[in-house]
Amino acid sequence: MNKNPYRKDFPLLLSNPMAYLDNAATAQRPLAVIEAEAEFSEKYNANPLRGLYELSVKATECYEAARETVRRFLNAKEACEIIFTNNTTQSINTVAYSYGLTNIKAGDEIVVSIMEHHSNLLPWQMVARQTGATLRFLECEMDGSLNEARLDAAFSEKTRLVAIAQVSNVTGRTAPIEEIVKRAHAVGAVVVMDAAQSAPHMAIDVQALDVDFLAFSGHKLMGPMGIGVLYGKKELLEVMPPFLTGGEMIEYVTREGATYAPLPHKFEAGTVDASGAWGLKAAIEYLENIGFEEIERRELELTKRALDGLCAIPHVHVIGSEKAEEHCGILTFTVDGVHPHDVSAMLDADGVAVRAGHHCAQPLMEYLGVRSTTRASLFFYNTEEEIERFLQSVRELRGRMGYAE
Ligand code: C6P
Repeated sequence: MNKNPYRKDFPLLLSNPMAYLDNAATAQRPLAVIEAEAEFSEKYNANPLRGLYELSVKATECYEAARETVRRFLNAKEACEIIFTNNTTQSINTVAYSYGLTNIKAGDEIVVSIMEHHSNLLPWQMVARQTGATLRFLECEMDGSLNEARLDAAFSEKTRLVAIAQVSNVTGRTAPIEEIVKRAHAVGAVVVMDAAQSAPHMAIDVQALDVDFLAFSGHKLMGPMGIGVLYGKKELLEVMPPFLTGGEMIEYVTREGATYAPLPHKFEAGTVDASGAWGLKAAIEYLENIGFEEIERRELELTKRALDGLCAIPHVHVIGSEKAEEHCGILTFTVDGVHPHDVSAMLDADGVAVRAGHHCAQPLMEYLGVRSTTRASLFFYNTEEEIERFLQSVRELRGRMGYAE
């Protein structure tokens, strides 16, 4: 008997018997999202924001309704502070190319944490290279935590921008964002928060956090692939130049130049993904209907079980905190003598999907002294039986590789 009441909402999980534990990479989609995407195709498909006929107006209404849903989800002040992009990567690049190249100067310092996903590192390497600014790393303890001394060492009067993930995709640890924002603002720096791993798991209030920019991807939040979000404070977005130029982001174009559309359209060049936005709206509503309290409770229960189980297996080393509540459902580990790719292949043979490799966080891997790892990442729709199958498979790994114990 399946005790998880949400399981029935996910067609893929019903039709595929695997234990899907790669949720930090991409989450599965509930029927409500699949139906919303089909609904857009069947009823509203036309080029939004352009046509004056009824169908195009309807497509525009869907798109703008989705923007309002995201605004409410993040508690942003105004809908024009929500920019639709393709994913977290494009959102962060928008800030780097637009805000970064305009506002960062030679001699300035950009602080990035050592735990950043490449998507929140390479754009800042580019800005530093092109402007002559210095990239400074906020280093963590071996368990992924950030302490006062580390913050003191990273920040200076020259800090102009801080790029930090709220939750690491490797350790699952939540960063002390309020403290980081306080320090950044005290020296006149802006904070770019990567919410790719946090937005699906915890309530985010951009006004309470006071972050200047925030990015997340729809596909990690049970939405479609190809739709992402950039939040930015209106006063910053208004004076930033556009990142991509072309159709739909203009007000008036002459032979020589152009004036740009007001927010948010200035940052949404070309035909937008209204269908994806409509699907994302359904995903957010599905998430909100369950509620983060329930989501966190279920995830914590499963994470505890998985973490306790892993820690009890000889030769298995979990990266990050010893406490389940400091993992946000992410358990990254190594197994002595077994390459993570072999771990993943053997788990796959047992019907368990996990991710193996460097998780697009190579500087962190080097810092922690591991080349690659295996990562199991949970979501509220996973079950105790799946965790048990995962643990049993890990228990048998070394034996299958020929180790006596
Ligand atoms: N992490 C993972 O398996 P995109 O690809 O743009 O939707 O998301 C990029 C990204 C940015 N920041 C963080 C913290 C992330 O975890 C990710 C995506 C996936 O860990 C794929 S590498």
